[in-house]
Amino acid sequence: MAAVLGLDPVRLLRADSPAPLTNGVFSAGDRFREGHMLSTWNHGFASNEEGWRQMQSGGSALDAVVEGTAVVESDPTGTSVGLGGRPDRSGRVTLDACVMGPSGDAGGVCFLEDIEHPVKVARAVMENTPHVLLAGDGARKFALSQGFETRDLLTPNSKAAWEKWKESAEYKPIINIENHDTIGMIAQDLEGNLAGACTTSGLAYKLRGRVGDSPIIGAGLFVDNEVGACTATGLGEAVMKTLGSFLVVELMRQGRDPQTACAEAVDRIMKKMSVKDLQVGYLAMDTQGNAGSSAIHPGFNYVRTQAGQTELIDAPHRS
Ligand code: SD4
Repeated sequence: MAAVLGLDPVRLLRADSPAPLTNGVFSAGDRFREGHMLSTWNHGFASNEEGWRQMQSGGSALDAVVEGTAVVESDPTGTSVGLGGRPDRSGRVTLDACVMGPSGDAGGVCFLEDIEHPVKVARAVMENTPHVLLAGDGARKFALSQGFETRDLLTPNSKAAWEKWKESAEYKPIINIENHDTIGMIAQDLEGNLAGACTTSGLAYKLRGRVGDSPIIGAGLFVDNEVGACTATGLGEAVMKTLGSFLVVELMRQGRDPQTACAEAVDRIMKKMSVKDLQVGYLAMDTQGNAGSSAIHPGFNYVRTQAGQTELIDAPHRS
């Protein structure tokens, strides 16, 4: 798969190579220093490929996740992120995104319209404002002030699907929609630093004004450079009610491996609510680059790039 993606294994930095370390997390005995990436769903191939390119040209984990997820935002065939994302029930595409970096800094936007790259606006909120989250028209105005341009994100396909939906106007979120959904991406760079990004157009045909978990730090994404990182996909309401990504990272802090931590966070949801029609998947990484994932139902998968190999992995499920 590495060859398919144009990844070059010989450029990998192994544990015995002299990569500079800045956060003191790694020691000589650590397994890898070549960078690790995890992305939700199969559109993660494109994100990880771009993320890898970023890291190999000196970019940080934050560069990798922002530029990696931005590729999916621009893909008009994806129906749940950025351009081509399904609109709310009034026919308008509204976007949620956030980023979190190794210093614990974070930024996000929600209910943002007309901007192709909410994840980049989220980064600008983090880097250029004293705030964490900007919403709606304020977020849009901020984006314009930062040089972002407007674009109509409702593609002809999305518009046609919405027109068809209006015939029944039945609101029923579909789990595992088309196997490519919100993109959440977490990465560790060559210096051992962690970062994450999460970006989505949210649930198709949601109520106007609805905001999901994806822009909420601790819900759709959480990063602690001394512990690990986690991102979530699925029904945001369930993730928000359990502050899922924060929970996973805190469980890792208490000593759980990423896999066990994700499973426990899924179990927390299953204990508290009926999950028959509800999917949530968590994807996590610790400071050693170990990956873990768990979902309520079968169908959630993720893309892992590690040691120059990129593969699609079916997440274990708990139902
Ligand atoms: C939301 N969590 O807006 C997002 C949607 C999603 O897989 O991730 N779907 O609730």
